[in-house]
Amino acid sequence: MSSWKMDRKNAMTKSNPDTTLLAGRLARLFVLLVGCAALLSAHAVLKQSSPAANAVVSGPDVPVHLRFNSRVDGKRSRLFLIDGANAEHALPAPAQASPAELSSVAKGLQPGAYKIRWQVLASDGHITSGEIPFRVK
Ligand SMILES: [Cu+2]
Repeated sequence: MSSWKMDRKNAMTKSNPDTTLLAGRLARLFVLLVGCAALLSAHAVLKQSSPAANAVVSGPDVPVHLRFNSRVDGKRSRLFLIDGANAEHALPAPAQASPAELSSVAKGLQPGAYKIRWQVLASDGHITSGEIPFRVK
């Protein structure tokens, strides 16, 4: 009888540190989430592109121009052309007319469907990426 009481008491005292640990974990998770949300505001978000999404443009050479909401590191940013067979071709290293812009050119495009794939490093140290589908007429 007394041993049952002891076990029960032990179980109850044990549950308190578990609860404290869980609360600590939740607190740390909350701090992480808030931190991420703060950082998200500095992520590079594409604001404007040429070609625009789903645009039909003339070939064979297609200038590519991207403008972001924040400065991006041109040296650590990459632009690719995805062709109709889903093959990826690196575009020439992007130039920067301003810290939030990237420019390059896709040359020798035949009529068809393509995508520009961009991957950029923002000033907060985070990488974002995306794709812009377009057609060459
Ligand atoms: Cu970020």
